[in-house]
Amino acid sequence: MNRKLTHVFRGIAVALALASAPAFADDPVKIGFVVKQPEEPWFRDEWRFAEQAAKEKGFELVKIGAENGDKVLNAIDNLKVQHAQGFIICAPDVKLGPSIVAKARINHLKLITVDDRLVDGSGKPIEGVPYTGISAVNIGKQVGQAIAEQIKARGWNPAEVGALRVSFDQLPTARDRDDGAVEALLASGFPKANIFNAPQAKSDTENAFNASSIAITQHPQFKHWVAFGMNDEAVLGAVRAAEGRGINAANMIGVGIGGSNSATNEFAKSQATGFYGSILISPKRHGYDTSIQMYDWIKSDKAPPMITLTDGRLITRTNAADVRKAMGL
Ligand code: FCA
Repeated sequence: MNRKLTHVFRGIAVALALASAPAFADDPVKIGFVVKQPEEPWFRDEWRFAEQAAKEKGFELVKIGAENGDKVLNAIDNLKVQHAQGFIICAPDVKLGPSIVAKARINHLKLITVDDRLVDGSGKPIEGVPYTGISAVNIGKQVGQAIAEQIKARGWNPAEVGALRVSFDQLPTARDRDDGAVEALLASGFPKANIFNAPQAKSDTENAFNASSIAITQHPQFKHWVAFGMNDEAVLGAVRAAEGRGINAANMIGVGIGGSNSATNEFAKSQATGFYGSILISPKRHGYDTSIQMYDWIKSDKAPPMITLTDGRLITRTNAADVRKAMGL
């Protein structure tokens, strides 16, 4: 190697050593909380509960919205520059897993994932990274059961009911939620042939609306519709699409997942809509608990559990306020 190059390499080595100098025990704790869709009420709530943890423990929380891979990788570099010691992330694409893990490691940042579990190059979950998420299949089953019970309560003939599976199958937790709902519907005797996929290009209400409008238009034979999806936003899209074709509360049963403002604003309307209910999940457990876990990891070297799966409860117009209170929200 020529001398100039050796020099450059030595420089880089020194810079790397400096960049990865370990944090001292009494350094102020700084924790990043990176989310994929900062405009979504679920993530706002998660941040709000992370702030609560920051206040209680006296650490600094750095909230970052990262809607794509570039923003995620920049965010991690920025956190290092700001002397953070760790971060919690819900990544915009779980396939960024290996890059996120590598970047966290280079920067000596502790890493906890929330909501969406990172996967490796072959699509398998990266098990070495602590993860808090919802029990996706079970919560999906709760959705399917709630819909099945309503179909029965309303005395609908299942043959006359179409079901929208608003889907975002590239995200494992979303696919599992939908599959759980399908499983419960089928177990209730719902005809498989009446379930239609409405794939979202992106996981928001607008894309759910577009996908659902197409699916409903393609199947004009149904008198009633039901809808489920990965979250409240997906089901709201389906409910709005149904309304656009004159299918209102009396002929529509949408059950979402989340239970934040997206759902409660719907329940607060003077007239019931086709958005019948939601499985309330806990942004407190996902935002507050993960932040405390990260703080304890940094401060006392107490490693977090590798996997935490949270549960949910059905809320509707009639019980939303009470159930939210019971869950400490
Ligand atoms: C995913 C969804 C969110 C929320 C969360 C628990 O990240 O995109 O809407 O349901 O899981």
